[in-house]
Amino acid sequence: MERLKMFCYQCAQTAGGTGCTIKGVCGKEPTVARLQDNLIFTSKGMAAYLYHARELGYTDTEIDAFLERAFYSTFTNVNFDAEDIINMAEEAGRMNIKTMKLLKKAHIDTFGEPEPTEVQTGTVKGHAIIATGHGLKALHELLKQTEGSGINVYTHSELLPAHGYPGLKKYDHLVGNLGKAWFDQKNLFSKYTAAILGTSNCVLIPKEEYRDRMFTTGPTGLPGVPHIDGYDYTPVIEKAKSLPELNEEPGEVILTTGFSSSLVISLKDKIKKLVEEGRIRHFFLVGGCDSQLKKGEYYREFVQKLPQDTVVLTLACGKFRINDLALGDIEGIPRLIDLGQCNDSIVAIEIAEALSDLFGKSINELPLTIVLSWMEQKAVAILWSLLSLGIKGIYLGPIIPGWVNDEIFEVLKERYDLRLIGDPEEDIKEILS
Ligand code: FSO
Repeated sequence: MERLKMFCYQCAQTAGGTGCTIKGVCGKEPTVARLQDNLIFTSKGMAAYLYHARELGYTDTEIDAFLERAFYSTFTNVNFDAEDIINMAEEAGRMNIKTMKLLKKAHIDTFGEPEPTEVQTGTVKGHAIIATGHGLKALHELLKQTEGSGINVYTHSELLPAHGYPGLKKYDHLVGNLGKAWFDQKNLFSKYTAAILGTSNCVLIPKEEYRDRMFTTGPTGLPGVPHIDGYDYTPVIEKAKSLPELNEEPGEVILTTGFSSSLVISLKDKIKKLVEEGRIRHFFLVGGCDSQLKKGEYYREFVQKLPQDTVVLTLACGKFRINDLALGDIEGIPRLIDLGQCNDSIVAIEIAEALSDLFGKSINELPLTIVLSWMEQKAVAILWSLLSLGIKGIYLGPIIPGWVNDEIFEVLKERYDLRLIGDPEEDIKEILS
């Protein structure tokens, strides 16, 4: 391990690649190595969405071929051209749009189009399984196998949007959502005597309190935790039955999820009227992949400080910063609209494109601002998808992505007008002015 730390994985020589500040030691500019890292992260995010689409029987050879080319291009000695690698990142963004569309189709063909659904956040009396991650296929198999068993199934984090799909919400024993974004799992899983199934990222190394009642499936794996290949969840079910029942404990809030692009777009005439009358001044997309950094509190404060004539779209685990806020509605249009998982960024893109058609303006000319939280590979893929559409003026936080150095940030600022989040009040003032 020590050796790996000392040697750059890009060039296997000293001090090159990620974090390198010594130009030319490995014959490669540090910025090029960082851009290659970005391409690797973006491709990993895309691979995750492709994995879930493939699970449901949906594949795309063009995306496969792109991933092959993207990974090959990150060799130490195959491409030294920074401009070319930035163009490839944009191409990765476009390919990620294609991937998110594929996954959206897979989800809707399999489970129906999501519909607005209220989700309980407390517990009901009985044995329990908590499913976490993004895997709707895994959750569906679990629901089928637990039907009539007396076991209640709860979602956690990015599985909250599952409640909006007709093919999943029809199961009466899918009773609610526990907890918030992925990083609360150590406390949450310790608190409830439930069996736990990790279906995708983000899983955390378990605490001893619950390691013996945790299971992984699909791409996930944890030390000392049984992994279930395929979709036979009998060991999870047996474990849940052996554990004490949860008590009846109503939650403090009811969450609403499941707004599809079709539903929002069906309201376009009403939205147009409200915008023209000045009843809706601005739309915000506030969401993304959350982290436990203190600076993440920005997103809640930002939404709390927005004026009443604004509408907030949200998605991914970043939504848990704000989805308990009672923002009310504007003439029946909810002021807080949960579009789903991070991959449902495609839903946000479709809505932005529909608004652009509706008002005869480009997306950049719309009263719409994206305030994205960044953490990990999927969010980077989504960021590049937005940049590849020519969307400018995105606010990004809570911190700058790890692969960005000053030189890259200057390019992102100049080419895409990318901004870092600052003070919520100041940012709102700047945007609305
Ligand atoms: Fe969040 Fe995790 Fe889904 Fe991300 S649960 S942080 S990289 O997976 O994409 O929103």
